[in-house]
Amino acid sequence: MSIYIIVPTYNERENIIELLKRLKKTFKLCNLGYKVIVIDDNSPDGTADVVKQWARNNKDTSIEVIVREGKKGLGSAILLGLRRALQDPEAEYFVTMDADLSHRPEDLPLMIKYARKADVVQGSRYIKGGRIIGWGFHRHIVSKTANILIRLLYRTGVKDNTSNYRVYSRRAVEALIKYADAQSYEWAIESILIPIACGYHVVESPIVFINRTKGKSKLSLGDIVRWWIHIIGFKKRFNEIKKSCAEINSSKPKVS
Ligand SMILES: Nc1nc2c(ncn2[C@@H]2O[C@H](COP(=O)(O)OP(=O)(O)OP(=O)(O)O)[C@@H](O)[C@H]2O)c(=O)[nH]1
Ligand SMILES: [Mg+2]
Repeated sequence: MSIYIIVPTYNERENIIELLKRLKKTFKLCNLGYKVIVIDDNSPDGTADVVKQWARNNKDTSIEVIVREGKKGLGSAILLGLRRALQDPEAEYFVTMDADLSHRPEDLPLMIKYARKADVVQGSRYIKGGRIIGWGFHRHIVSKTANILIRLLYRTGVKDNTSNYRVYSRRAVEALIKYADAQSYEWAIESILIPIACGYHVVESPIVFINRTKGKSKLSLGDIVRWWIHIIGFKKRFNEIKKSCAEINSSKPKVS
Protein backbone atom coordinates (compact mmCIF):
# COMPACT_ATOMS: atom_id res chain seq x y z
CA MET A 1 0.00 0.00 0.00
CA SER A 2 1.43 3.35 -1.00
CA ILE A 3 0.19 6.64 0.46
CA TYR A 4 1.05 9.96 -1.14
CA ILE A 5 0.58 13.24 0.71
CA ILE A 6 0.28 16.30 -1.49
CA VAL A 7 1.12 19.58 0.26
CA PRO A 8 0.93 22.92 -1.62
CA THR A 9 3.08 25.63 -0.05
CA TYR A 10 3.53 29.35 -0.37
CA ASN A 11 5.54 31.05 2.38
CA GLU A 12 5.14 28.24 4.91
CA ARG A 13 8.70 28.22 6.26
CA GLU A 14 7.43 28.56 9.83
CA ASN A 15 5.05 25.60 9.59
CA ILE A 16 6.35 23.04 7.12
CA ILE A 17 9.03 21.35 9.24
CA GLU A 18 6.65 20.81 12.15
CA LEU A 19 4.20 19.29 9.67
CA LEU A 20 6.87 16.92 8.28
CA LYS A 21 7.95 15.88 11.78
CA ARG A 22 4.40 15.18 12.91
CA LEU A 23 3.65 13.21 9.72
CA LYS A 24 6.74 11.10 10.33
CA LYS A 25 5.74 10.41 13.94
CA THR A 26 2.13 9.62 13.03
CA PHE A 27 3.04 7.15 10.29
CA LYS A 28 5.68 5.51 12.47
CA LEU A 29 3.09 4.94 15.19
CA CYS A 30 0.67 3.24 12.81
CA ASN A 31 3.46 1.45 10.95
CA LEU A 32 2.55 2.69 7.49
CA GLY A 33 4.81 3.89 4.68
CA TYR A 34 4.17 7.21 2.96
CA LYS A 35 5.60 9.76 0.58
CA VAL A 36 5.23 13.54 0.67
CA ILE A 37 5.17 15.77 -2.40
CA VAL A 38 5.57 19.48 -1.59
CA ILE A 39 4.59 21.80 -4.43
CA ASP A 40 6.10 25.17 -3.73
CA ASP A 41 5.60 28.25 -5.87
CA ASN A 42 9.10 29.60 -5.37
CA SER A 43 8.14 31.04 -1.97
CA PRO A 44 10.09 34.22 -1.20
CA ASP A 45 10.63 32.98 2.38
CA GLY A 46 12.63 29.97 1.11
CA THR A 47 10.13 27.23 2.07
CA ALA A 48 11.45 24.85 -0.62
CA ASP A 49 15.07 25.16 0.54
CA VAL A 50 14.10 24.56 4.15
CA VAL A 51 12.31 21.34 3.15
CA LYS A 52 15.16 20.13 0.95
CA GLN A 53 17.68 20.78 3.69
CA TRP A 54 15.58 19.03 6.32
CA ALA A 55 15.17 15.98 4.04
CA ARG A 56 18.95 15.92 3.43
CA ASN A 57 19.85 16.28 7.11
CA ASN A 58 17.44 13.52 8.10
CA LYS A 59 18.32 11.32 5.10
CA ASP A 60 14.58 11.27 4.44
CA THR A 61 13.96 9.98 0.92
CA SER A 62 10.18 10.03 1.32
CA ILE A 63 10.05 13.77 0.57
CA GLU A 64 9.96 15.24 -2.91
CA VAL A 65 9.89 18.98 -3.59
CA ILE A 66 8.56 20.43 -6.83
CA VAL A 67 9.25 24.13 -7.31
CA ARG A 68 7.23 26.15 -9.79
CA GLU A 69 8.48 29.48 -11.03
CA GLY A 70 5.90 31.73 -9.32
CA LYS A 71 2.61 31.83 -7.43
CA LYS A 72 0.16 29.98 -9.64
CA GLY A 73 -2.55 29.02 -7.17
CA LEU A 74 -3.45 26.30 -4.73
CA GLY A 75 -5.60 24.25 -7.13
CA SER A 76 -3.05 23.96 -9.91
CA ALA A 77 -0.36 23.09 -7.32
CA ILE A 78 -2.43 20.21 -5.92
CA LEU A 79 -3.28 18.94 -9.42
CA LEU A 80 0.41 18.88 -10.33
CA GLY A 81 1.19 16.93 -7.16
CA LEU A 82 -1.60 14.43 -7.86
CA ARG A 83 -0.38 13.96 -11.43
CA ARG A 84 3.12 13.28 -10.14
CA ALA A 85 1.87 10.77 -7.53
CA LEU A 86 -0.23 8.95 -10.11
CA GLN A 87 2.94 8.12 -12.04
CA ASP A 88 3.72 5.60 -9.30
CA PRO A 89 1.75 2.47 -10.23
CA GLU A 90 1.84 1.39 -6.58
CA ALA A 91 0.16 4.59 -5.35
CA GLU A 92 -3.13 3.68 -3.72
CA TYR A 93 -4.17 6.54 -1.44
CA PHE A 94 -3.75 10.23 -2.23
CA VAL A 95 -3.97 12.72 0.63
CA THR A 96 -4.34 16.47 0.15
CA MET A 97 -3.62 18.75 3.09
CA ASP A 98 -2.55 22.32 3.89
CA ALA A 99 0.91 23.10 5.23
CA ASP A 100 -0.22 25.61 7.85
CA LEU A 101 -0.97 22.95 10.53
CA SER A 102 -4.71 23.59 10.27
CA HIS A 103 -4.94 19.95 9.17
CA ARG A 104 -3.53 17.76 11.93
CA PRO A 105 -1.45 14.76 10.77
CA GLU A 106 -2.81 12.90 13.82
CA ASP A 107 -6.27 12.75 12.17
CA LEU A 108 -4.90 10.86 9.16
CA PRO A 109 -4.81 7.24 10.41
CA LEU A 110 -8.59 7.20 10.87
CA MET A 111 -9.10 8.85 7.47
CA ILE A 112 -6.90 6.22 5.82
CA LYS A 113 -8.85 3.49 7.57
CA TYR A 114 -12.09 4.85 6.06
CA ALA A 115 -10.38 5.13 2.66
CA ARG A 116 -10.39 1.34 2.35
CA LYS A 117 -14.12 1.55 1.71
CA ALA A 118 -14.53 4.88 -0.11
CA ASP A 119 -13.27 6.88 -3.07
CA VAL A 120 -13.11 10.10 -1.11
CA VAL A 121 -12.66 10.53 2.62
CA GLN A 122 -13.59 14.08 3.51
CA GLY A 123 -11.89 15.43 6.63
CA SER A 124 -14.97 16.83 8.32
CA ARG A 125 -15.36 19.60 10.87
CA TYR A 126 -19.12 19.26 10.92
CA ILE A 127 -19.70 15.68 12.08
CA LYS A 128 -19.46 14.22 15.59
CA GLY A 129 -15.85 14.43 16.77
CA GLY A 130 -14.97 17.22 14.36
CA ARG A 131 -14.57 20.90 15.26
CA ILE A 132 -12.92 24.21 14.49
CA ILE A 133 -10.56 26.03 16.83
CA GLY A 134 -9.60 29.69 16.44
CA TRP A 135 -11.98 31.04 13.82
CA GLY A 136 -13.79 34.35 14.21
CA PHE A 137 -17.54 34.76 13.64
CA HIS A 138 -17.08 35.85 10.00
CA ARG A 139 -15.18 32.69 8.95
CA HIS A 140 -17.79 30.48 10.60
CA ILE A 141 -20.59 32.25 8.70
CA VAL A 142 -18.78 32.02 5.32
CA SER A 143 -18.05 28.32 5.79
CA LYS A 144 -21.48 27.36 7.14
CA THR A 145 -23.45 29.21 4.46
CA ALA A 146 -21.19 27.90 1.67
CA ASN A 147 -21.77 24.36 2.90
CA ILE A 148 -25.54 24.84 3.09
CA LEU A 149 -25.55 26.22 -0.46
CA ILE A 150 -23.39 23.38 -1.84
CA ARG A 151 -25.59 20.78 -0.14
CA LEU A 152 -28.76 22.36 -1.52
CA LEU A 153 -27.46 22.90 -5.06
CA TYR A 154 -25.62 19.62 -5.52
CA ARG A 155 -27.30 17.29 -3.00
CA THR A 156 -23.89 16.01 -1.89
CA GLY A 157 -25.14 14.54 1.35
CA VAL A 158 -21.82 15.63 2.86
CA LYS A 159 -21.73 17.95 5.88
CA ASP A 160 -18.30 19.47 5.22
CA ASN A 161 -17.74 20.09 1.52
CA THR A 162 -15.03 22.70 1.74
CA SER A 163 -12.00 21.54 3.70
CA ASN A 164 -9.12 20.43 1.50
CA TYR A 165 -8.11 17.70 3.93
CA ARG A 166 -9.07 14.57 2.02
CA VAL A 167 -7.97 11.08 0.98
CA TYR A 168 -8.74 10.00 -2.59
CA SER A 169 -8.68 6.66 -4.35
CA ARG A 170 -6.81 6.23 -7.62
CA ARG A 171 -9.92 6.44 -9.76
CA ALA A 172 -11.06 9.59 -7.94
CA VAL A 173 -7.71 11.23 -8.71
CA GLU A 174 -7.99 10.14 -12.34
CA ALA A 175 -11.40 11.84 -12.51
CA LEU A 176 -9.97 15.03 -10.96
CA ILE A 177 -7.15 15.11 -13.49
CA LYS A 178 -9.63 14.59 -16.31
CA TYR A 179 -12.22 17.17 -15.28
CA ALA A 180 -10.81 19.69 -12.77
CA ASP A 181 -9.95 23.14 -13.97
CA ALA A 182 -9.63 25.19 -10.75
CA GLN A 183 -6.44 27.18 -10.50
CA SER A 184 -6.87 28.59 -7.02
CA TYR A 185 -9.21 28.27 -4.04
CA GLU A 186 -12.13 27.05 -6.20
CA TRP A 187 -10.28 23.76 -6.00
CA ALA A 188 -11.92 22.99 -2.66
CA ILE A 189 -15.31 22.92 -4.39
CA GLU A 190 -14.45 21.13 -7.65
CA SER A 191 -12.39 18.49 -5.91
CA ILE A 192 -15.37 17.16 -3.97
CA LEU A 193 -18.07 17.78 -6.60
CA ILE A 194 -16.24 15.96 -9.42
CA PRO A 195 -16.04 12.58 -7.61
CA ILE A 196 -19.68 13.07 -6.57
CA ALA A 197 -20.68 13.78 -10.20
CA CYS A 198 -18.94 10.53 -11.14
CA GLY A 199 -21.08 8.67 -8.60
CA TYR A 200 -18.13 7.81 -6.36
CA HIS A 201 -18.58 6.99 -2.70
CA VAL A 202 -17.71 9.80 -0.26
CA VAL A 203 -17.47 9.34 3.51
CA GLU A 204 -16.62 11.83 6.22
CA SER A 205 -14.03 11.37 8.94
CA PRO A 206 -13.83 13.81 11.88
CA ILE A 207 -11.01 16.35 11.98
CA VAL A 208 -10.09 19.08 14.42
CA PHE A 209 -9.32 22.11 12.29
CA ILE A 210 -7.00 24.61 13.96
CA ASN A 211 -6.74 28.09 12.49
CA ARG A 212 -3.17 28.89 11.52
CA THR A 213 -1.07 30.45 14.27
CA LYS A 214 2.08 31.10 12.20
CA GLY A 215 2.52 32.64 8.77
CA LYS A 216 -0.08 34.54 6.76
CA SER A 217 -3.25 33.38 5.07
CA LYS A 218 -3.16 33.82 1.30
CA LEU A 219 -6.93 33.87 1.07
CA SER A 220 -8.09 37.35 0.01
CA LEU A 221 -11.59 38.87 -0.11
CA GLY A 222 -11.42 38.53 -3.91
CA ASP A 223 -10.71 34.79 -3.50
CA ILE A 224 -13.79 34.43 -1.28
CA VAL A 225 -15.97 36.24 -3.85
CA ARG A 226 -14.62 34.08 -6.71
CA TRP A 227 -15.26 31.04 -4.53
CA TRP A 228 -18.95 31.97 -4.06
CA ILE A 229 -19.38 32.61 -7.79
CA HIS A 230 -17.82 29.23 -8.51
CA ILE A 231 -20.21 27.40 -6.17
CA ILE A 232 -23.12 28.60 -8.30
CA GLY A 233 -21.34 28.67 -11.67
CA PHE A 234 -20.06 25.09 -11.46
CA LYS A 235 -23.56 23.62 -11.70
CA LYS A 236 -23.57 23.39 -15.52
CA ARG A 237 -20.15 21.74 -15.58
CA PHE A 238 -21.27 19.39 -12.78
CA ASN A 239 -24.17 18.17 -14.91
CA GLU A 240 -21.88 17.69 -17.93
CA ILE A 241 -19.40 15.65 -15.87
CA LYS A 242 -22.26 13.59 -14.45
CA LYS A 243 -23.48 12.81 -17.96
CA SER A 244 -19.99 12.02 -19.24
CA CYS A 245 -19.30 9.64 -16.31
CA ALA A 246 -22.68 7.94 -16.70
CA GLU A 247 -21.96 7.34 -20.41
CA ILE A 248 -18.51 5.90 -19.65
CA ASN A 249 -19.97 3.62 -16.97
CA SER A 250 -22.78 2.37 -19.18
CA SER A 251 -20.33 1.51 -21.98
CA LYS A 252 -18.17 -0.61 -19.66
CA PRO A 253 -18.79 -4.37 -19.93
CA LYS A 254 -20.73 -5.65 -16.90
CA VAL A 255 -18.91 -8.16 -14.69
CA SER A 256 -21.26 -10.95 -13.63
N1 LIG B 1 1.91 26.15 -4.21
C1 LIG B 1 0.99 27.01 -3.75
N2 LIG B 1 0.45 26.86 -2.52
C2 LIG B 1 -0.47 27.75 -2.10
C3 LIG B 1 -0.89 28.85 -2.88
N3 LIG B 1 -1.83 29.56 -2.18
C4 LIG B 1 -1.96 28.91 -0.99
N4 LIG B 1 -1.14 27.84 -0.93
C5 LIG B 1 -1.01 26.85 0.15
O1 LIG B 1 -2.27 26.24 0.29
C6 LIG B 1 -2.55 25.96 1.64
C7 LIG B 1 -3.83 26.70 2.08
O2 LIG B 1 -3.59 28.10 2.03
P1 LIG B 1 -4.01 29.12 3.21
O3 LIG B 1 -3.38 30.43 2.97
O4 LIG B 1 -3.77 28.46 4.52
O5 LIG B 1 -5.50 29.27 2.89
P2 LIG B 1 -6.70 28.75 3.68
O6 LIG B 1 -6.33 27.58 4.51
O7 LIG B 1 -7.79 28.61 2.70
O8 LIG B 1 -6.96 30.03 4.55
P3 LIG B 1 -6.71 30.30 6.11
O9 LIG B 1 -7.85 29.65 6.82
O10 LIG B 1 -6.77 31.76 6.21
O11 LIG B 1 -5.39 29.72 6.51
C8 LIG B 1 -1.31 26.38 2.43
O12 LIG B 1 -0.47 25.28 2.60
C9 LIG B 1 -0.69 27.43 1.51
O13 LIG B 1 0.69 27.59 1.70
C10 LIG B 1 -0.31 29.00 -4.19
O14 LIG B 1 -0.60 29.91 -4.94
N5 LIG B 1 0.61 28.06 -4.56
MG1 LIG C 1 -5.05 27.66 6.02
